Amino acid sequence: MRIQRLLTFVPWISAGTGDVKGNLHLELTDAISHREGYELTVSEGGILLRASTVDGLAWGVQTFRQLLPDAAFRAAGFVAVRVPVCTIVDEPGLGWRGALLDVARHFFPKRFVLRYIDTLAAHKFNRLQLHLTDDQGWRVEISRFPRLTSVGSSRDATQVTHYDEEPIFDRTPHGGYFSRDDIAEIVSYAADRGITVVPEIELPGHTGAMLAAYPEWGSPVRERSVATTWGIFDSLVSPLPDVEQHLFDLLDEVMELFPSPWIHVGGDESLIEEWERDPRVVQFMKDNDIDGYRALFSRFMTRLSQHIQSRGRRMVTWDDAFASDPSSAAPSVVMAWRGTEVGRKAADRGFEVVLAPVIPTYFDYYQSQDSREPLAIGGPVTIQDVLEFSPLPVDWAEDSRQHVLGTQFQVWTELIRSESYVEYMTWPRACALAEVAWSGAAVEALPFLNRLSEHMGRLDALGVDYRPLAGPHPWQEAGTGERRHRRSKDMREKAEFLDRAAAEGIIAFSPERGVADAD
Ligand code: TNX
Repeated sequence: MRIQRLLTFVPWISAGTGDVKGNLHLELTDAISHREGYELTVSEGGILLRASTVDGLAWGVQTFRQLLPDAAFRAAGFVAVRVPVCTIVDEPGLGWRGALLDVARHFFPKRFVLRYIDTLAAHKFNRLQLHLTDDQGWRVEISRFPRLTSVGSSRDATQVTHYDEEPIFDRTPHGGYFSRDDIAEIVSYAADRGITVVPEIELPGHTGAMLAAYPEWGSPVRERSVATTWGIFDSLVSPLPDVEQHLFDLLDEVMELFPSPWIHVGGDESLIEEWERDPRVVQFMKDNDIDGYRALFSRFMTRLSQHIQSRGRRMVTWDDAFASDPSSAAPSVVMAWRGTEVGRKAADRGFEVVLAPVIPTYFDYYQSQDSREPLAIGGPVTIQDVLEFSPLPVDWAEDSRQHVLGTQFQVWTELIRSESYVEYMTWPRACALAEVAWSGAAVEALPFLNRLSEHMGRLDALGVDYRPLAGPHPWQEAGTGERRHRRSKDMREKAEFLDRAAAEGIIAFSPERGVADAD
């Protein structure tokens, strides 16, 4: 079934012109050793694609598509084509080639997610992390806890300014969520294309929408509504056993919905010192000999990890949870967002690591210094930065390099309010990251740019609203409305600060360390 669906990407090829016998033979064979590798042979007698798994075949089909005219990327087929005679033997350098789409800050419906998956698959990305929950929205139906969506999935207004600026609001309500059926459809659509959908449920911070629905899960308990502004909030779930049981039940339903071997539970930017303002938590720490909120944080994450592991899955967290207690035994995959140094530290300690440093994988940052760029969080992160990125740093010990699962780009959507803007921010930077991730190394700019100019024909055929290399099309420009360009501080300094802070074990933004803000 899955194999048959793969062929929907390849338009019917007629043997009519006599150049090529049009059959594409797919063969599953153990002779290809890498589970995502493939071998594609185009000869006068026909086309043979071999791989040891359906995923391998999927990547081979995507490569084959790239040998065809751009029309192979259009929804309507064509008849006769010539395909160059060639043999391609290929396998990925990295096993985690990820994309994160933040559907919490702004919701993007299923229809768009499916389209995004198609485009990711065409670039051989194999993980889509859906950032499903945050202070500003809860986006997945959980039947055991209906208020998460009945209350948590909409907000009455949205800040349309940068988090550093005076908030100006659009008072149009915003919301939406994926039903259980939507999730089933997204997950299987992605799987057919070689992509695992990794759910992210933020804990214990970034939980404002969850706590608007169930205030009694908070610590300390307080009434709150779904956030309408951006930044870091004091929303924190309680680590006490009664709430923990709800979280386990919730994660069980998430694991029912998502077959992914990896379950992401956030762990970032949590103002965990809030726990010490909750008398019940203070008593609990006393009774259980827990020495301070960092120890409590480790305990909380370890118990989540054990629960997830007891269901045969692996926990993934942002690096904050690791940095807070590098000696923690919580088995997890560490997603290093604050820099590669914290990634190295985690790898040295034997954690599996996904490198997702702000520079160059935060695609919510400006793409250039050009004042025509629509408002973004900061930056820039240029395509050149992405090409120079080496996700298996050469100066790391071999053993640490072995612990790198791969890399991932992030599209956070505080300021990204439309589907076309998501595409603009994603492509072509993601084309560059796709090559970095597939090859496992930095990519030489000139040959890449040559390939890219041809590849843009394919993106045109797909109808993707990518950013042209020379700058935005007039209709993509910032203009004078709410997306008007504002100069941002150069984020390089901030990025270096974050990396240092993370490597030193600071949970950034912790007032305790006098680091109230990373700016
Ligand atoms: C940091 S990355 C965040 C996100 C924001 C992003 C904006 C991470 C783990 N936390 O919540 O959306 O910066 O660039």
